[in-house]
Amino acid sequence: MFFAVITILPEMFTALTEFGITGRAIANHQADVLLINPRDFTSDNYRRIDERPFGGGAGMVMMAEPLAKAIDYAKSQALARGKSNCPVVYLSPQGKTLAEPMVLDLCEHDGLILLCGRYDGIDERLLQQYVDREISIGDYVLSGGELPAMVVMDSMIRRLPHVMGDNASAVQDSFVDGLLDYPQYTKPLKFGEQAVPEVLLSGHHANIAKWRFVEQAKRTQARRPDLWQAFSPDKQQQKWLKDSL
Ligand code: 4GM
Repeated sequence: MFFAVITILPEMFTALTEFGITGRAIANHQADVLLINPRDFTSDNYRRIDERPFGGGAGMVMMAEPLAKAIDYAKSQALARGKSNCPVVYLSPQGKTLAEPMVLDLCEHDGLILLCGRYDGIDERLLQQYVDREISIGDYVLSGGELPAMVVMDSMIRRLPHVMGDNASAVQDSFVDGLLDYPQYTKPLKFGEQAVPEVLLSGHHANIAKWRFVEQAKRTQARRPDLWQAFSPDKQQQKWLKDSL
């Protein structure tokens, strides 16, 4: 999986590239992250990437030209790596909201070219000529598209084969089967007044699977009625639900 990130703050991406599961996946060459600073594609002595908006107003707008050159460079690098199917994604609050089905769809590509905005946005003409998809990570405004770009990459990298180890937890976890996760417990057996649920100590795998599913169902009904509405239980799960009433 190839990611080219267009950003004036490439140092921020060490959080993704040097730590944890994503850091290891990149070290193992399962994911490749190329950071491209549009300042390197300016031609003036000040390396300007922003200007005042036509029509007036307080803030600054990112200029089209350095971003266009940076995206062209990203596309040439994708091709040089044999990654021909890499759409240009703009992270913005106006985009379609990221959710697990969209992550699976994004993973069908060879990679992404992620465009991170700063200041008060980007010249509209650059967006119209270069951007294939606009994605939001939620209904709030951040000071730049860098954190959203890292969220998108993390959500994709953890779905790559072999990245999560063989406990299959990436395939198991929240949303992937359309339900929230079941509660987890570990040592000690008693924490304050609370004991670990008896069934988890029983070693009875069928009972444990049933208990976990019923916990997932209860949580999802209580916290995310929208997800519960859309969930269709299989035969086994229908039986477990009937038994639990
Ligand atoms: C406004 C317009 C994405 C703000 C363009 C980017 C939140 C998200 C920015 C921009 C962002 C999001 C930068 N804030 N909800 N800030 O995904 O690039």
